[in-house]
Amino acid sequence: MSSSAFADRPQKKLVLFDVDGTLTPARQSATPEIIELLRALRKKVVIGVVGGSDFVKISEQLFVAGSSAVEEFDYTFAENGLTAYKLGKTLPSQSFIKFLGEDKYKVLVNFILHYLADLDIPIKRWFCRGTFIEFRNGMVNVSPIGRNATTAERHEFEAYDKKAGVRAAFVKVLQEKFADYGLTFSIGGQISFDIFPTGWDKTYCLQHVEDEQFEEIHFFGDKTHKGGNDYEIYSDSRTIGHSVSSPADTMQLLKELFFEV
Ligand code: M1P
Repeated sequence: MSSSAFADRPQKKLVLFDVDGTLTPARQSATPEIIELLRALRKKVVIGVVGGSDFVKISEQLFVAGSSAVEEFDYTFAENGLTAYKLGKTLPSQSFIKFLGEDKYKVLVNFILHYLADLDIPIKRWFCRGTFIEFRNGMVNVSPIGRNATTAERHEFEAYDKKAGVRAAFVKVLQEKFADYGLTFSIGGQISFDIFPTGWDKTYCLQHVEDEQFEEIHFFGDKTHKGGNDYEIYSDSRTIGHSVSSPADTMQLLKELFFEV
């Protein structure tokens, strides 16, 4: 490997993890058990996390026993790698607004706000939580019920959305209406979807690890189906993709692949 930073790892491999549904339950914290397993794994290989969420949220979820995400992982990639850390140091970044420009952004946001106002969802209190559009460095996150929803409301909406397809229909309209904007609309979590420039999906983070020339790059994620926000990196030729159903499933698979069980 070219970097002496990882010379202590016996295997020249990188193992990357999605956060929600892979290392933690959606928007919740990682357990001490999975952190312990990751610490053991880190003695063998290089490890990283790549989430769609912003850095603050990922840090909250992976803050265990006084130790932060940037300390526990060799690479921390928030917003698909638009905010990136390698061994605690920041890597170069780009911005959504620079890509799109204020004028196009205004048209997009106005359309979204009108669409949200006209949405007919049965439980109206779902609409009272606020933060329907969250502007981030490398993407915009849109939630039909608002990002301030409680955990119970998250579960209620997710179950409803599986049947009603609120987000899928919303995304379809946006794809048609803004076909010339060069944007991707991706459903990654329970209550929202992300909008980012095409190509700025989770494969974006792979450019930050190219210099290390890893022999293998593994990726673990739960939204690996087409349309899910793990799909592109899971199916990328540069990675070995692992589809998991929960943090417990991730732990089991890690033990099988990297530890003698
Ligand atoms: O990491 C997956 C997704 O997690 C959140 O989604 P939701 O709030 O809908 O569960 C968001 O941070 C989203 O951006 C992210 O892709």
